[in-house]
Amino acid sequence: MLKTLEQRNFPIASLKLLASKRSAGKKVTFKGKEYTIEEATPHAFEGVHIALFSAGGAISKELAPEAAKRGAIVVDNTSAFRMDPDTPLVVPEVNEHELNNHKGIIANPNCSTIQMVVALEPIRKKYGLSKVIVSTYQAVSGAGAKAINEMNEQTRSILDGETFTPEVLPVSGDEKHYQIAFNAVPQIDKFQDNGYTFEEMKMINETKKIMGMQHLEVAATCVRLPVETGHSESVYIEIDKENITVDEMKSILSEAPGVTLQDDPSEQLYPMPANCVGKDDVFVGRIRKDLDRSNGFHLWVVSDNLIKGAALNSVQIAESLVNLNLLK
Ligand code: 11C
Repeated sequence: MLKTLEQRNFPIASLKLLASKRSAGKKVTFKGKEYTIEEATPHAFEGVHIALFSAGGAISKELAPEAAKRGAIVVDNTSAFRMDPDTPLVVPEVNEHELNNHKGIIANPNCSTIQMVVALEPIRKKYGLSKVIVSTYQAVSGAGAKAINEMNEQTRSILDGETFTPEVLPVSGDEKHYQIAFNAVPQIDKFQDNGYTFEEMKMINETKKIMGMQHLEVAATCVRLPVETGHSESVYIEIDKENITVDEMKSILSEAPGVTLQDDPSEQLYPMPANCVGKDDVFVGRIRKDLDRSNGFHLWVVSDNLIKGAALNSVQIAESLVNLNLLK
């Protein structure tokens, strides 16, 4: 987030860096100036205009209301408030206007949801949308630094012929752990009573909320791959119009905000996570018409889950708050 604030030259008059007691006292450099991390306590939010939260759901539940009570507008990067009806869930390219309804807390969606809705919104606007079926190919960085280390260590162990015990993935808090190196694991986050994982339910529920379409049919299958950064998604959609061509679909996406179209089969051009790391946009390619349904299309959507999927979207929300003059 700090890197993104710096790169985008966000208008900061003063900056406070808050973390746990354990990190308090550590130094961090921002725009060439050294800052000392302070402990995040309710009182620390006095006088703060915008508070960017990314310290886990439990901390957000405890401290975001305290920050909001003291006049800060919280942009929360956890799932704590996403489905709360009083909390706008915002992707600026899709529903920036929802910021006008904030009550002190704004939720930043899940990374895999963000990149999908950025690609779907321009299509919905032009042609309507009735159904979405998504299968994800998600990077281990979505599960944090320990998961990246686990993938790297396992890869080394396997190549060196050594044994290892998986300890982190698919979910650090779950009973069983499985190998991620040279594997594909169809579980991201915990299973819910309906047989879907929490990640899948996030994609389903958040998509409907962000797009303001409770009636939209959405199904998701979320899979973890041994890719460090960059989530990929195979997305099948049904639109409200028949007989739209692939060229018309490409033309819409080529002009869409936050989207880069990378689609030329004759040149073997399509998005891949290795090429999107460090980039801001959502990359879309492999656009095909369904062979059976004249209103069906298939897309391949790739983005850096740590940038547009997290830090950038939060900072864009903060930018929108400034531009819409919503700061007190
Ligand atoms: C993953 N999408 O890849 C998750 C990480 O709700 O913000 C993001 C979790 C969240 O594991």
